[in-house]
Amino acid sequence: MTLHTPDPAAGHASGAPARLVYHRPDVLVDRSTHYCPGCGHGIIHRLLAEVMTELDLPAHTIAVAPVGCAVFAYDYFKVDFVEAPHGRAPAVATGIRRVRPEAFVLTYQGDGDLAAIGTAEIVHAAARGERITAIFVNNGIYGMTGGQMAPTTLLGQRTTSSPSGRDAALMGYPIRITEMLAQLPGVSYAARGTIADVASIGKLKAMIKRACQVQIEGGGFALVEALSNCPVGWGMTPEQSIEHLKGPVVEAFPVGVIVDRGKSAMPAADTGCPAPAHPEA
Ligand SMILES: Cc1ncc(C[n+]2csc(CCOP(=O)(O)OP(=O)(O)O)c2C)c(N)n1
Ligand code: SF4
Ligand SMILES: [Mg+2]
Repeated sequence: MTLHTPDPAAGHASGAPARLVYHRPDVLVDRSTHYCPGCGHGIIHRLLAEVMTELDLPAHTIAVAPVGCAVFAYDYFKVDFVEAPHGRAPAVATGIRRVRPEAFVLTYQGDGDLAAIGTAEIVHAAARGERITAIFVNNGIYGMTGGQMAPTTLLGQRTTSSPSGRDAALMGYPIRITEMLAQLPGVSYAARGTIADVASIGKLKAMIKRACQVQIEGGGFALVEALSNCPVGWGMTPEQSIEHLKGPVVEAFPVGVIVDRGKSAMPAADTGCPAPAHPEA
């Protein structure tokens, strides 16, 4: 369906000038996504696209796509993308950083990808203070493969692999991996936001922007966790999933900036990579 974009110069039937309040950032491809109705990935894609545009990043960016529902992210952004094996995005991003010191390097990962199979890669990339920005979409479940339990699944949450609800005695406790990573001195920035409501979406965008600016300024590793929903995997309507996100999910994973060390974090100078030659640097 083609949506009519109002022409700001055309005026309004009432006589008042029309004001453009919404348009697709140029860095997003004009196409429908494969995401389920109500899925949060699309909102997070949009925020990232807005930030990339505002910071003039698209031409400098090499992004790394995950395995998970966001595996086709490379179809939606007009930036260079590399596809990584499941969980290996930080390792692939490290390689890109070493050979392309001038690039803006970004990973986009789900919770199964980053906090389960990719735990080693994210921990060591953060410990090295790799100058990369990681967007971590935590929807508390393996969305792509049919809704299995993830390390971030809430206690009591029913999934296809915890049909009676997650039991700490059998399955352990949810991992707040962003707080864990924030302890490492190479981490310049770590924050958690959510798409649960409009105000939170604005704050999440500010976090994503800061995590990108930190890299531009020559800081170390930057991570933003975005608490998101998976209506299909959670067995909820989109509306129910947003209420669930606002309630038990945010209670288990508090939102806010966890650390902002900026450039004072351990630099990635040991890698021999100078700061990028962006105009903002
Ligand atoms: C080595 C390997 N093991 C397992 C899989 C199967 N697999 C694909 S996506 C996925 C989980 C994805 O979950 P998450 O990262 O949370 O992304 P979401 O789909 O929830 O956005 C798994 C286990 C795989 N593709 N490769
Ligand atoms: S399965 Fe869940 S995370 Fe994946 S596209 Fe559907 S709603 Fe989104
Ligand atoms: Mg997930």
